[in-house]
Amino acid sequence: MTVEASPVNTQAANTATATAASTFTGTAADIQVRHDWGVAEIEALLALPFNDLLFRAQQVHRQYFDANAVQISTLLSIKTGACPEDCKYCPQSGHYNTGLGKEKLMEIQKVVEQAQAAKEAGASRFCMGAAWKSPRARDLEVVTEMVRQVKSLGLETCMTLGMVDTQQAKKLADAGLDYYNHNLDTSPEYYGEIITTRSYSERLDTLASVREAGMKVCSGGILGMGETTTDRAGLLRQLANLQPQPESVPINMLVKVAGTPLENVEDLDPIEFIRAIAVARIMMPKSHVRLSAGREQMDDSTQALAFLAGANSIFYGERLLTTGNPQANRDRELFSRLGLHPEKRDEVASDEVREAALKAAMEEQARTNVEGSLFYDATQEATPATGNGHARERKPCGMVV
Ligand code: SAM
Ligand code: DTB
Ligand code: SF4
Repeated sequence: MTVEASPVNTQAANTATATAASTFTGTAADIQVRHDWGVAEIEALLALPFNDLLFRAQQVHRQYFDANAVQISTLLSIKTGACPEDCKYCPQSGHYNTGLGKEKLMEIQKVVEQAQAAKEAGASRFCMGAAWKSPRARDLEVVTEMVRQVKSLGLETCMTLGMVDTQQAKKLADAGLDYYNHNLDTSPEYYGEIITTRSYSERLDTLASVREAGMKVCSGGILGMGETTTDRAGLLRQLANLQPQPESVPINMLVKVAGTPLENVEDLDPIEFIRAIAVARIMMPKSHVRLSAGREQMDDSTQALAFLAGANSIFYGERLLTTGNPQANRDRELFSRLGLHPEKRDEVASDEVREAALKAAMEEQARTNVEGSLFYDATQEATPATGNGHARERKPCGMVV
């Protein structure tokens, strides 16, 4: 495996260490969610001594989450292949020959059966992906019905269908869609090297439409596409500076698929991957950070480090969209060896925790006089807050570990 050179930025790292030491005193009130990150300070975090970085990420993680709970999602490709976009990493792009045929939109009943199976295997969220530039009106009719039926099984729902405008997003929200996934993929600077058929600002517009329609945002990116450390900082900056931050942040390690232009790109050092997860956790303390594609190619120790760095969501099940994911028994064993358990859907903040968060935000606002912090902290919903005294009974749900 080729290893990318580690960033050496001692002065920046020292500044970040000093900030780390002075910022964290162990209470949720001390963590402000920031939307004004600059690339240099993110690079400084990425350059911290590894142990300091992971320690800091763990401290942040435990403010809002049970450090041993991992949210479980299952993914299904509801329309595969022949996508008009030219994303250089993607096996489903019609621009490359990856051996995938063009498939029609799956029948609703088949999708519901898969969702039921995912629920029985322990998933709390069912994510459906379609290889479209954007859904057509008649497709939207079908997928909104899918959302209704999958939701009626008691699962959270997520879709990723390409670009959507506000009207389309509203239709999905009205059907009960909880999350919409649309990734920024990389930094604005590197983006043009990877995709030419859809612009960065179109991606940001889709995320704005999703928010406007009242859905939760799932947005992240891919590492290991030949980007620099500065690009990784640039991606994290874009994500963290969204207001509000995405509730779910998938961090994918590139799965190199034969036939795609990135099939022979150099491997990313797994330590650099873990660093990016830790920094995502620090910058987006209330978001679920998903250790997403690439787990099948990762060894157990790298995955364990990712959880230690603050990743708290995975795709479970033997398939992602078109590529493989670890076998269910490998994941069950890993959870058992690490003492992890699936996060339950109702692991959300209790009223007392919400009140405490409100009080803390008010005090923080009074102290710092920063406009907007009260609004953000007080209204963040569905944030598991077990790490700061919110005790709930925990048992594995479905996923037999
Ligand atoms: N077509 C929709 C879109 O792009 O908005 C949704 C499906 S697309 C496959 C969802 C995401 O999967 C991409 O944005 C990308 O981040 C990720 N992805 C696709 N191919 C990948 C690969 N080979 N390795 C890692 N992640 C990948
Ligand atoms: C995301 O960020 N990763 C998932 C999900 N969102 C849709 C997709 C990963 C796809 C990996 C390549 C494939 O299986 O086709
Ligand atoms: Fe199409 Fe999505 Fe693949 Fe890009 S990532 S080619 S938009 S399916």
